[in-house]
Amino acid sequence: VKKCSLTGRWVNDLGSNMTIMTMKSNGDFAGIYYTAVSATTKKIERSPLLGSQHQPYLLKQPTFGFTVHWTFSDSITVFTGQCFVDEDGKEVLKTMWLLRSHADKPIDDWKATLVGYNEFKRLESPME
Ligand code: B9F
Repeated sequence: VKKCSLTGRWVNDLGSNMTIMTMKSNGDFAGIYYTAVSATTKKIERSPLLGSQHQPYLLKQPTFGFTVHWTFSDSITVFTGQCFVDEDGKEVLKTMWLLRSHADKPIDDWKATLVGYNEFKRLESPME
């Protein structure tokens, strides 16, 4: 059976890209996130991500989580989700995320967290 590992390049429904380069045998991983959207005037930059997935060599459809540390703003996004293998053998990451913005004072805390859903598909190179 085909097993899903997060290693490689992915694109989501917003057009954002991420590349997961390093996967340890314990499931720890690291990569780079390039968001297609930002809702600010600041220039978007590639940002590092750090995460963890369950048993990359054993599970067909592992759960995972990762944090993106935005280098162009003082905010953080955490994603959690699961990798599924669909009928055609294509991998899809179904995730939810929380985006935490910087609040200047405690009274502004209530509006500092956004929530959403993203699906990622593997970016396949035409050669393969
Ligand atoms: O635009 C975000 C940001 C945070 C504070 C000022 C700007 C950083 C990039 C977030 C990208 C999100 C989406 N991209 C993606 O692939 S992470 C979840 C989505 N999935 C805008 C103004 C205040 C908060 C957000 Fe900000």
